[in-house]
Amino acid sequence: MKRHIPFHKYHGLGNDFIIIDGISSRIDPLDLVSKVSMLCSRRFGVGADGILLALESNEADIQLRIFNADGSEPENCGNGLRCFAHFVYDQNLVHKEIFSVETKAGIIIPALSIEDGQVQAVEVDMGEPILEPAQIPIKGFKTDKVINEILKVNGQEYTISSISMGNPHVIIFQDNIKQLQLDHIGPLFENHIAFPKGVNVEFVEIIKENEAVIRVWERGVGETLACGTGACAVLVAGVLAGKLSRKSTLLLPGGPLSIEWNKSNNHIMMTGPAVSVFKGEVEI
Ligand code: ZDP
Repeated sequence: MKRHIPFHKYHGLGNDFIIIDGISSRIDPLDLVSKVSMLCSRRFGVGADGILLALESNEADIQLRIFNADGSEPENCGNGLRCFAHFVYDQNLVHKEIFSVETKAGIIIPALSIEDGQVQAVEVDMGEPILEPAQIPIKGFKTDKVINEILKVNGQEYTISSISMGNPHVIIFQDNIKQLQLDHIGPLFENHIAFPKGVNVEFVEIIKENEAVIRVWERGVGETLACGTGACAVLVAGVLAGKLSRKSTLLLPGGPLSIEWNKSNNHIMMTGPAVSVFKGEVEI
């Protein structure tokens, strides 16, 4: 039977999400999966880079299930987490300003900064980066981490680094990223045999020691205006490659994210905006 399900639309630096309260709407994630690409379609649906579903959790204050626009389920989602945290506060689903969220990448802790009852920014403890090739996963490298290694893509050699923030990323430092034909090169990396679970691709141009510009090709989505986990992965790769300092501003097409890799506990902190755009109802 079809039902009307309320949804909310949020974005973090133009990386946009449909958010559904699966607790009160009692939606079965299985019913949602088959609708994800239609809902995310910018011409045939609501339009979004992904869908975030709030569910009850036994281990944390709330659970987040994430869907890419193609219906695949990534482990983690940085911009999505900021939007989700803002939504959870707006909807009063959790009555705290710092709370725990269960994701496929473990428990993540967002902290809201609130002024006059409005969420101004969200800082998220994204946990520790994963460097072991087998856990990212990336194949074909015998080193203990993949930093400045060579990968052949479509007959061309690239110097790559690879990091997981729960989800897999490959980072390529190079100049003139504006000129890149990302819709051509992005899928060649995303579907490369070295990445058994696919990969999110970040091309990075260093501006100075604490600033870089990024273009992102997201697994299961395409080019997006921003990627939170991608910015975290870029910072880690940049620090390990000696190109960025532990606290840097990463400029995505949708705007800046501030990322810090804490030396004492190895955690990555990500701070940036999350904005509510509109709400509506869909028939599912
Ligand atoms: O890992 C993946 O398949 C990504 N497409 C997930 C989404 C990541 C996101 N853009 C982010 O900000 O980390 C939401």
